[in-house]
Amino acid sequence: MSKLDKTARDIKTMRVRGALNIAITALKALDDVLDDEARDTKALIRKLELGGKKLKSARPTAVSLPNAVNYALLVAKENRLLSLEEFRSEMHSSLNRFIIEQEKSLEKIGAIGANLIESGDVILTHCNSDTVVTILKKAHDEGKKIKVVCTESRPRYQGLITAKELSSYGIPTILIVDSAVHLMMKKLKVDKVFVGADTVCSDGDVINKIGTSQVALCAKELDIDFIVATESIKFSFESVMGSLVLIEERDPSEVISKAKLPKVKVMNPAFDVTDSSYIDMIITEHGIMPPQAAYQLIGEKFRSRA
Ligand code: RUB
Repeated sequence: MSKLDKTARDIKTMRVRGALNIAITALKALDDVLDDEARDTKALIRKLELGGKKLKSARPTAVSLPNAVNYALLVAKENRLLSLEEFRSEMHSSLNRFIIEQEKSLEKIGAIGANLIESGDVILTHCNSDTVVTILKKAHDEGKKIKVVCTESRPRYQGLITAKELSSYGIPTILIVDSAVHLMMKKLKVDKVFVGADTVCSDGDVINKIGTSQVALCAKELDIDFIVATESIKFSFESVMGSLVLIEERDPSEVISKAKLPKVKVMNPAFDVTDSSYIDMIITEHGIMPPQAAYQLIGEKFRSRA
């Protein structure tokens, strides 16, 4: 199995997961393809295109994956007239620059998000977002005394990853089952909710781990700020063109084994859509914006593709 096939498999099986991590890992896999044997530049671009197609089909919901792959293919197209060696070197630097930019975006969001946190805040988060974890760690580093409530995030329990990471960083952490969100928001006096994103649509709707929209409903009802933290690589240009985001349906065995409920149809959607009206703000590397500004950001970011 080639390195790229292995990466595609790891994304599919969620060994590699989280929208930003998926995008960066996919770019690294394409970067490896550049060192494959090839007759000429055209042949190498063909390999990148085939590899990109495989990577894109590994998981359907997080737009960061196709955005990252499309970026690599766009740069490849722009450099198609270079000799094979020049092409390789130009592509290596462009891809590495892009990866570094993503890592810097994460850091910037960490700083912006931490500014929104006050000492004494009780913060609730759902699933496991590196972006949210970066914000919470930064707030803690700044000496703010925070407490974080993590949901389990059934069925894959990514909330446990968040809880483990934050608690071992020294942040007081509480784990709750997903269905305890409303009660515990009141009981623990949650001040703010921070979640990540897999895709942000042009109308400001946010797609994130299944259960996010329920958390948003509870936050709205209790007048708690609901904040999305996301790199701009997760904004969907396709949504401007009317494409709907495909919500990944994963294997029912992740929920329960077939043997336990043989006559029951089990469904396992992995993501849901939080309506923009439930979102108080979105933090990107460009700063804080209302969800309604998503269209504008997409316009600025993807001008060349319109
Ligand atoms: C992960 C998930 C995360 C976003 C953002 O889902 O929904 O909230 O991907 O994460 P899964 P990040 O575990 O199914 O990949 O901020 O790390 O990009």
